Amino acid sequence: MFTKILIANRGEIAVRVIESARALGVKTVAVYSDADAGAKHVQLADQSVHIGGSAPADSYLRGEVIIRAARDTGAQAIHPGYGFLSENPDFVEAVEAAGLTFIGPSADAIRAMGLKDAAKKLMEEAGVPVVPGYHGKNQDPEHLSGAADTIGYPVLIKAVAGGGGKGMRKVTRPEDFASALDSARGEARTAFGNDAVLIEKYVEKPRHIEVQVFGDGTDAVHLFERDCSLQRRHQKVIEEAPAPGMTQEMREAMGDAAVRAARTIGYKGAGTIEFIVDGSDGLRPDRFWFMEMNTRLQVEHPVTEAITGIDLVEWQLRVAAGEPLPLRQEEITLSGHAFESRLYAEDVPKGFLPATGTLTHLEFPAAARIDSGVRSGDTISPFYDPMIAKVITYGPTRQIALARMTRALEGSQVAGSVTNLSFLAALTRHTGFAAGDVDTGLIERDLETLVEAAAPSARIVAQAALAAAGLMQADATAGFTLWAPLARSIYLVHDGEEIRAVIRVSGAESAEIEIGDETVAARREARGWTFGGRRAAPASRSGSTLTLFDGPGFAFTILNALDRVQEAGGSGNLIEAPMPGLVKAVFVAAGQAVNEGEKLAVLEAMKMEHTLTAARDGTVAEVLAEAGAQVEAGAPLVRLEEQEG
Ligand code: MV4
Repeated sequence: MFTKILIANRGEIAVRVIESARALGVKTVAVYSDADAGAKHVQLADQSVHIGGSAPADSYLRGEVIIRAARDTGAQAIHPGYGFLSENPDFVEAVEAAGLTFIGPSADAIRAMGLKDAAKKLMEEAGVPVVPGYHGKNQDPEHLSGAADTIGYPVLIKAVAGGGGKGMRKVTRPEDFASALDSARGEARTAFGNDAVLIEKYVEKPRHIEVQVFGDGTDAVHLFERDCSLQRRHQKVIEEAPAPGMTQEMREAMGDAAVRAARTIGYKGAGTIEFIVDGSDGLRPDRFWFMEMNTRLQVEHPVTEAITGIDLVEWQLRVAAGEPLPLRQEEITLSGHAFESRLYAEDVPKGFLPATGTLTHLEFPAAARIDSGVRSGDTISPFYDPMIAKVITYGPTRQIALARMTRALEGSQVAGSVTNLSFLAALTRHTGFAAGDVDTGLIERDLETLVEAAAPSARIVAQAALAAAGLMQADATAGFTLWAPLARSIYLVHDGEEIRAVIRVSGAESAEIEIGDETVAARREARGWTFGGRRAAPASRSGSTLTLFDGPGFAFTILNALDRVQEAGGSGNLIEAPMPGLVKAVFVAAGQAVNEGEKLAVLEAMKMEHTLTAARDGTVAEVLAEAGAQVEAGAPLVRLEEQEG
């Protein structure tokens, strides 16, 4: 075994590799960019080397710099993780030329699977089922269109260099073929600098089922399948193992095919054979076809680890160090069911827009496996994939593992960024998904209901208001923290909407909170605060942002009452007391003309003086309070005349 390895990656996968290496007594060297100077993977490694700027091209993609770091620190091998340099055959060759071991397949194996047409041909020769179609060299449009006729419509045009759906076109009618070919080619040329395509029979209601393989360069085994059909725009969302509805017969057929594929290229290390499966009529052993091979450890490998009890990173290190495969095929067993959800900083209602932010609070339930590269206080930066964590649950049955996933997601607390938590939780409750009725179109079909953002309940708004008023510690353990006035208004913003809550203190340890036409009773009891009889939700406060965790997190911005009045005054005619207090002075009288910004009154509240100003030019219609008056929040002080026009 190696004594020291370098991990040429960041985030959760770097952390993951460090953990297994440590368990094997192998020392680790982390590399990091400017943005990652204080990152979790750097903290966990035994040593670390700065390799450049924050952009991947300036750091994690600099093969030469990374190889030099490995040599300088005395590492004997490099683990590439996934992404970045993990499937770059030139990097593999450079690592080996430097006298180091690449923890992964040979450059030749990566190249053999790099282009779709060559890979398909190789697999066909090895007896692995491939999608019926044309994957030859002749790129003449007439020839390709003839091939499409032979295959039978609908067909799919795919770029041979493609990935992630780029350069892919479904064609339903022969008369549309020529223009679809043109546009697929144009896209492929721009994206990959290679406009060659292949033509395939279009598989209806496709499922994405992949088989985990492991090789030692001569022999290979499989570790069963994963179902990754729950995708959105070619991004995997929730993965599971095994595949729902899988039969023993089909599992054996797919496992055999995957092992044949790996053996054909003398595969070494962890790899995945992706199959497309026609799920329109259940799973049948003659309805799966090779699509591509991923020559790396994949993001979703933990679900395979959960059902086999095998540490795949440990296997990677052992095989790379020259050991044979740790287990024979018949010694590898499958038990139970596992799910993985990818928790992202992204704005789901805004079309899954990647988000950034500092995670002021990050906490997960202990019952789930959490693979994460960030901690509380870390920042999701714009430079890298905005994944916060992978949440992995396991159970003896699919139903139990899924119920555990729902609970794990509902118990996950993230403050400081929007996340896809509520979308993920909604997916775990989707009846089709719960029934195991998965295909790649599921999310898109039910997108509208899945992305619907839940509104905070009155109970949650009431808690936010009481916390915002400072009448309750955010941790819900203390009582009223100051002598509370009888009633006051609190203004919160949730999801761009302003919410007004009126708090009426009704006793030393009780209050009623009015939100619109709903009233919620708050009480301090021995076990802490309750709202509407239910225990207060966990909360996290950072500056003016208050996040309450009630299923998904609800973030509220607490408005400074004065800011609000000055902003809100623009439209309204009424100038109200933003908080309870003493009117110290009124500077205007009825009939008086005022200019925008002119002082109208001074209110003393919470030992501070607050000046209320006119938000627009106008004429004073009425003065409703006089100096010396004690007023409640929301009390009208000055009214301006209706604006004309
Ligand atoms: C297909 C297909 C239907 N028929 N091939 C999408 C990404 C690329 N790797 C292959 N893809 C597909 N190939 C045939 N012959 C449908 C898809 C496809 C898909 C596949 C797996 C997971 C999600 C998908 C979403 C849309 C289309």
